[in-house]
Amino acid sequence: MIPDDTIAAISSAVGAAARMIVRVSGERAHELARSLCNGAKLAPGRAERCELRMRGFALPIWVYSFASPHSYTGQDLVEFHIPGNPLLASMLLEELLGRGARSAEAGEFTARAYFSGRIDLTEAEGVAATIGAQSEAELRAARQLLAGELSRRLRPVMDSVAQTLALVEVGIDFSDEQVTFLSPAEIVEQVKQADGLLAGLLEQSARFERLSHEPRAVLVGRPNAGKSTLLNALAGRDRAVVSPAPGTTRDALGADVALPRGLLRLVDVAGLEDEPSSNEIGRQMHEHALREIESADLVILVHDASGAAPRFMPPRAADLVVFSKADLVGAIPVEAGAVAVSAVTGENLAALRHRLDELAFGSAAACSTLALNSRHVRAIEEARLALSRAIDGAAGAGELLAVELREALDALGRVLGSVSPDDLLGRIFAAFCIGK
Ligand SMILES: Nc1nc2c(ncn2[C@@H]2O[C@H](COP(=O)(O)OP(=O)(O)OP(=O)(O)O)[C@@H](O)[C@H]2O)c(=O)[nH]1
Ligand SMILES: [Mg+2]
Repeated sequence: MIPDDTIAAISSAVGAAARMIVRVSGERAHELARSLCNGAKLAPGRAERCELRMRGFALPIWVYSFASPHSYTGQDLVEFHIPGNPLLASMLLEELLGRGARSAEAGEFTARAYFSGRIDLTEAEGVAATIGAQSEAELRAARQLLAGELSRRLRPVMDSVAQTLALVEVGIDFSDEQVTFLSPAEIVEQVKQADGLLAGLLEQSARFERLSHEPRAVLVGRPNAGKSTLLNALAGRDRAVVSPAPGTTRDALGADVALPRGLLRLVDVAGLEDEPSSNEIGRQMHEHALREIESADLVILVHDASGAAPRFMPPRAADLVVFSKADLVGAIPVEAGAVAVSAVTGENLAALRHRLDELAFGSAAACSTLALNSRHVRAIEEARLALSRAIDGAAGAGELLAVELREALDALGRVLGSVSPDDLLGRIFAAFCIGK
């Protein structure tokens, strides 16, 4: 199954690009490395210093070599660790291609790891998710996939369904001889137990899609409350126009705010009054703002602590109340849970960031949950449907029961990749970047 041609790619940068890695995997990996590195021994599992010779110059580099099957791809593999110069990396890659290697496609190294049985499909997805993780929660969930947590939880269910299926099939073979290996009640009990484990897995797991989605928070308040100034202060750049004239912000505009555990999309909208103004522009501004408030994950209500205006009541309950312009007033008696800040002096902005981080990414103490992607959820739900049909037909013909149990097993097998159609694999590995 695993192709034997030799692939090469620039893989990654290490230590803020101080070093770059070019990887080559396949039957000719060692031969190609020897032809480029003068006198390299390439002892498996070892790093060695050697001289890279190409296009008339020589450069000291490190090479790491691995012999099949003890490598990431399961094949012979060599990594060239070279000084962090992208030009140098592409020259080396070209040299390898000129000597017979093929340019690796996105995810092809990991695809080879999968085909050689080094990792299962959920672990491969863990590699992709780790590369693409934008927040700590996503990274933690990706690490769990990578560590094979989903396989560990699914395997006992698959074993139990396979065992029931085996006994049902023996029953079919001996059906003329009046021997029963499993009574319908026992079948129902075993299948229900397996189904219960799957239900629990779905219930206790988070959804990767939800983790991958960048949380959005909208700043809401009366005109001149200091929303745009706050956006600029949190984003660390002058994204929005600020002025003492009320009604400065008209369109919604967003900026990414880097919080300790990930990025938060913060959206600034036009200031709102209790009633939209009667003119056309005012009406449109009001509507845009309401739409943003509706679709946001979090509503941050900004109230001008130095002003006398009554507090604005947003159409959706606020997740956090912020009193702005704290520098203009003395001590502000803030209600429990609210934060008083000054975007001008920076007072309490760190505390505000901390609160936003908690709201966007959950409390820091929350334990890491297993996250499933929509492919996992769909397959597990299919398996559950087949199991419920098996329960309904437990008293009937063994052949039909066997069909349902096999279908459940196939669906679960697809999660781990034991019975994956090629197009499914193609889609998963295409989401990778080249060199992984
Ligand atoms: N002293 C002080 N002034 C502030 C602070 N935050 C905002 N301001 C001032 O308040 C005025 C209004 O600020 P903006 O950020 O434009 O207010 P806004 O809520 O975006 O207003 P609209 O876009 O009109 O809805 C500006 O003159 C800011 O300089 C603060 O923390 N301290
Ligand atoms: Mg504004």
